[in-house]
Amino acid sequence: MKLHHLTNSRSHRILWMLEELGVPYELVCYQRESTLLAPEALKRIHPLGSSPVLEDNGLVLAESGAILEYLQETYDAQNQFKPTTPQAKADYRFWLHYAESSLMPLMVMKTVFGNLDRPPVPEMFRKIGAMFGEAVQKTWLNRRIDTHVNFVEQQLAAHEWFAGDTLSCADFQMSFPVVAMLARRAPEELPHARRWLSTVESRPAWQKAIEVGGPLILSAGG
Ligand SMILES: N[C@@H](CCC(=O)N[C@@H](CS)C(=O)NCC(=O)O)C(=O)O
Repeated sequence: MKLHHLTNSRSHRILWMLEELGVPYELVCYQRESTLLAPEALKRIHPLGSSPVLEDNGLVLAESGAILEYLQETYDAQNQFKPTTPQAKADYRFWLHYAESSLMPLMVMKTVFGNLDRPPVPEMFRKIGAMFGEAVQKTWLNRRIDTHVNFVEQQLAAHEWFAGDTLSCADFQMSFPVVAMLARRAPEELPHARRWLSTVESRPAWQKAIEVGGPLILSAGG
């Protein structure tokens, strides 16, 4: 099994799960270009050229949620990372989809609109870019992100893990946006999300993922 891993990216989710599963894998690391895009080399593995990409048994898989579900179905024989009760199963499915379909697009927008004042935006557009970016954030984007951040915090106030009482693929999937949303907030804000992340960071598998794949340093969470 081979994980194509862009440093400081969603691929950390997969690394963390691989380490939790304890299955052997080969890691191929890529660095972002100055545009923050992945290098062209990744397009030779999968046409979308984004990370993560997992190669296993002749399959080439993209989309972190789909990869997590594949790993769970293929290598988690005891269903350690998939809950079984109806409510927890519903939550599991919800958070697996929600992370990339509702939450991450807002965070990507935050990154884009917050970076219009710097390269690779051409110098002559940076001043107007900064004003435009700030207007979008203030009038619309920050409020949308706040709603989602509070929603995540409420879930973690009511449950130890995203899908109930046990660690699951829902947590692997949500780890990337939670790290991002905590990065820009004061320590006393979001106590439940912080408690969740501290527990996550104390797990040997998380620490090993950081050791082999590099740190996760994000700041798009508003
Ligand atoms: N929805 C996809 C998003 C993949 C994605 O956009 N990955 C980012 C890294 S966090 C990336 O590769 N960006 C660089 C690029 O697309 O060129 C997933 O969850 O796997």
